[in-house]
Amino acid sequence: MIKKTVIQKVSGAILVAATAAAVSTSANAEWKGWNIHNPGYPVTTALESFIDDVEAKTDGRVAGRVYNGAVLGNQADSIQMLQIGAIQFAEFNLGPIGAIVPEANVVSLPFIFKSVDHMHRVMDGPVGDELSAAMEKHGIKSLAWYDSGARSFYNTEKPIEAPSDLDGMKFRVMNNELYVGMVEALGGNATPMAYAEIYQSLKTGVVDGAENNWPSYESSNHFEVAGYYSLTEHLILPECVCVSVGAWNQLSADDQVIVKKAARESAELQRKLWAERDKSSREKVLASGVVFNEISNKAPFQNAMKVVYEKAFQDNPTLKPLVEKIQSVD
Ligand code: GTR
Repeated sequence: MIKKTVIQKVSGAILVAATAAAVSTSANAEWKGWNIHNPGYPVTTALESFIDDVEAKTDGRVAGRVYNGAVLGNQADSIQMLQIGAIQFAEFNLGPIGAIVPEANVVSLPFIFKSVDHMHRVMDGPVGDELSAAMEKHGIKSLAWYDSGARSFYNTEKPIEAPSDLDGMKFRVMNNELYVGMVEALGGNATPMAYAEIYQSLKTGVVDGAENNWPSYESSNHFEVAGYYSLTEHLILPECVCVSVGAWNQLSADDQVIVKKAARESAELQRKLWAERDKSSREKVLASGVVFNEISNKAPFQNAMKVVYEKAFQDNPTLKPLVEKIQSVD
């Protein structure tokens, strides 16, 4: 990019050339990026490094800015904004994408992954590619998978040890019908709600609990108002760095390679930062006095999910073969 200060100093002839160059840079892309998290969160740091890297390696042909803290809208809005090209990139949890890309719902089936490492092996292999292809048909190009650990229930009242402990309690879930079914199958009530509304809803008793990983439980300050965290680890959800198919198609083949590589490298950084933050967030909330319990027997939670799987297969037959593929990955 040609800086104004430089233009002011150059002579007339050079100014003409400089102006021509400046005009040609007006074809450069200015990408707007959506992010739900705050500065310093592993996703945020990695996503900012992604766009900085893209700008540097494309010599400014693609530049951009990450808008943190969901200031551009909630997660459901942002998926639509990406689809229509109102924003050009975003970092999403794959959970809410299932409402738009049916195949993506496979990762939202509770207990589908054996561990976070298993999720990475699956997502970095053919199943991940299949999900990317499905997303692309809906205008969302996934470039790399980020980590978001395992989600567990937390609430304002008591430790959860068995599904019967959810009886009569209301839990916030992300925007996806599958999660409503999941909580109901455990005997609780579910309310889909935007992330930004949870803190106040917990505080005022609109909901009794929610579910999330350690870093989000900590960074959102939900631990201050919902002090019981029970390690159900019922969902292990991948997240993605995505670009709109429209913006992607405007890139030259060389720039596509650069952008994809930058996304992959940012994912390596994010996974490293995630592992550190997972530990430090857990330490921080436990030191603050959060009551934490492990689940001695997860089988009743897992068995209760049979109806969730059955309904999902009925609603969407493409899920069954995907489940089988995931289960065949060691
Ligand atoms: C976080 C995730 C966000 C968002 C949030 C939520 O763990 O990183 O993308 O999905 O959970 O519960 O809404």
